Amino acid sequence: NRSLPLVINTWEFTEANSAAWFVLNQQPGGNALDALIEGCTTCERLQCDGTVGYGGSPDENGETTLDAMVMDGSNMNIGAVAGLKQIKDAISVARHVLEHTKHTLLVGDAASNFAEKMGFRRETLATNNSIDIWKTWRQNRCQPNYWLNVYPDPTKNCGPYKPISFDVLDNEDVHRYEYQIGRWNHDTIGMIVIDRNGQIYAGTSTNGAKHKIPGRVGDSPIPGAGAYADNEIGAAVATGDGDIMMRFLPALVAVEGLRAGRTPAVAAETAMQRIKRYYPDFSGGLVVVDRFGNYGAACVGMLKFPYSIVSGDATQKTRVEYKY
Ligand code: SD4
Repeated sequence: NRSLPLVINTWEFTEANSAAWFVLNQQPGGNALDALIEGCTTCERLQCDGTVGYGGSPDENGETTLDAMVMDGSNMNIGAVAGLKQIKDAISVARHVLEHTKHTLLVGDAASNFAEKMGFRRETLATNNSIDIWKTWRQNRCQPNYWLNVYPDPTKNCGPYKPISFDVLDNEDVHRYEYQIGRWNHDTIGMIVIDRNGQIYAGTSTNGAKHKIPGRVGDSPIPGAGAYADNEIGAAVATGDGDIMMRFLPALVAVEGLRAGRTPAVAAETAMQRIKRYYPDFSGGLVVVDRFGNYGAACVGMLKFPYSIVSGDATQKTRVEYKY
């Protein structure tokens, strides 16, 4: 099969793909799990788009916390962490949950304690940049924006903001609006690695949503929501508004779509349209791959959704999915 091996990820995180590809194909003994971890770790270190790794998406208290998951498509084993504090290597901690426990998901301080016992170093995840983002938000969160028709409710800690219909806005306005309310931060890395033998791993790593209520967990560490993998069928990874997406398990729905005979593109589109029926204003993207390495994607509520692939002959490609 000339489409395998394959590494694919949400967005234009090509360095992450290259790192995973190198481990998979050039490192002696490198396997699909090592590759996925190296790929996502690369983004955590590069702080990809400010939404992966330390120093991004401060919560209401100014703290950055991390969500990550890894799933083994051969046995449906999963390791995940949510609300991980003071440990930079979220995807590696998720791997330790996968390999060293019988559990699926560890959360918060207790996840950090587990990580420390496993030898990870505790350190602050705050940076000057994350502190600035937080301070700016604190100063501006109660200001109405008349132009965009956004009115914070002062009785609710100046949120939630009164929603406006995206239908009346053009794409540029949607961007401005999302920046305004701090919602434009959909750049979670979701990665799928398939080796030559058809072994599939899917994973995610993110610092979640900006200005979240402390304790908020997104879709990324939730099996079937942020990622899903099944060696017999394929895999899917999601990015976007996790509070909405996790209600629909889009990664699982897409994999089940493949099982029912849909192409990756149609499986992705069907899973996203189901969410859109209930939440026309939500934004998100989904990347879907079948076990042969055929891939497709869908996005809703965003200008465009680029995603990156390296496969077969080792060429890097970026495809762009446009909003319907
Ligand atoms: C979340 N899905 O926590 C993530 C957000 C995202 O960069 O994609 N962020 O909701």
